[in-house]
Amino acid sequence: GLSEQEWQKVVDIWGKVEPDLSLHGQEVIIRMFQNHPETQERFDKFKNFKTLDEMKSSEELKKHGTTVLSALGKILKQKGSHEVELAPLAQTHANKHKIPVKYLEFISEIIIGVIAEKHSAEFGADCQEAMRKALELFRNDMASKYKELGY
Ligand code: 89R
Repeated sequence: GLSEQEWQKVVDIWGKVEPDLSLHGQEVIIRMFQNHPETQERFDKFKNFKTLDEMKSSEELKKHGTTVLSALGKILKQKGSHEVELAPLAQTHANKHKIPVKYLEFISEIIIGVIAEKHSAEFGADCQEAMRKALELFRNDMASKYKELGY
């Protein structure tokens, strides 16, 4: 698990992300679609977007980015005791959306990359390492839930 100090780093950097959650969210989703086009195919509402301009000007995409990061923020702030928040997310992403853990790995690296770009001064190596561990824990617990659900 993470030490209390590591969790504090995670929660502190999230505090820098939150004031501009929709901008970070939009960036994360767009970058995921560009780096891993198979993820875009999973969204009926986004799969027909062809250009970067189309993605950037979509209010729906921005809104979805906010939804994703807002859910992730709630989970991170639980500092590992996230059973209540994680269970419904695992349920929909396994049974309804059918999202492989591999995709969760993609988005984890992208989230770290976006934070590194936007908050380089506050997101040093130790802080990045803490965030990487937190996202790994999130993925491992999602994977366990997936297994329980038979996905
Ligand atoms: C796909 C990761 C993640 C990944 C979808 C993916 C959208 C929070 C992918 C719609 C799809 C498809 C939907 C349906 C969806 O449904 O639980 O409206 N996700 C919905 O047609 C993540 C992560 C988080 C997260 C949410 C929330 C919703 C939602 C909340 C809405 C409620 C619901 C991890 C950072 C595949 C492209 C916190 C990824 F590739 F990254 F793994 N979602 N989602 N998602 Fe998804």
